[in-house]
Amino acid sequence: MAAEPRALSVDLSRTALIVIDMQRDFLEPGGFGAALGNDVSLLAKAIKPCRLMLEAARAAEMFVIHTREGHRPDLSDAPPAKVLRGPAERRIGAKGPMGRILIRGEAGHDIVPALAPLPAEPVLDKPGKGAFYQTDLDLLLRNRSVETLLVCGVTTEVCVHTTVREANDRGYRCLVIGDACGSYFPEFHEVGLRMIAAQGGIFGWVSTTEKVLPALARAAATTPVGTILEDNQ
Ligand code: C5J
Repeated sequence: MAAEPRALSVDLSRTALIVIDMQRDFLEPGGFGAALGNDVSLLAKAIKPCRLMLEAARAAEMFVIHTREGHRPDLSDAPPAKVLRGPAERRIGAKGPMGRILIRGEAGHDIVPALAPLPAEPVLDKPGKGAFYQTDLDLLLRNRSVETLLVCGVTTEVCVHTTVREANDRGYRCLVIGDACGSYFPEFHEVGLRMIAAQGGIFGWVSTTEKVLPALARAAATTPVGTILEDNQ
């Protein structure tokens, strides 16, 4: 697959798509992110590319995982250092426009309808920014011999970056799909992607739906899952 800093060979039978935190509170007008004054359209523009990645991954019979950032209603899994930040009315657990902020089961905590998980696709509820922290993600991936992650979601510089760093340290290869990620801060998005691919790919690789989707479509149409796609094919 064409990528920065260089093309990557991918065995789709050992690849998973992970869609990070595409939650209503971060993405929808009327959600918590919007209530904070953020321009949610900067995140919402990642929905269509994520949807295309999901459709392509499902057609290629890849393993698909979704994550949501959030906490138990009693906040027993939320470190005080994470909760006690900013004004009280904007903290985790406070009442937001779509229910309590970052609390599991609240409307705003759920994934946007366009990216709704299928029943067989694991949804990992994570209490941290990284998808490996206090979840069974590593176990799910190792049990399927996954070696490469295609990474989409929000926000580029926070939960996507943290997850990619965690994955890299655990020996996974991460191919981040840039246009299927987003940030409220365009400069953080751009620099976040550049940081991943810098220094020969210090945390991973970066590509786009335009470059990756044709390879997935070819695989779905012509190649039994498990065949290696050569660089730049
Ligand atoms: C995510 C955040 N998902 N920015 N969360 O990036 O707090």
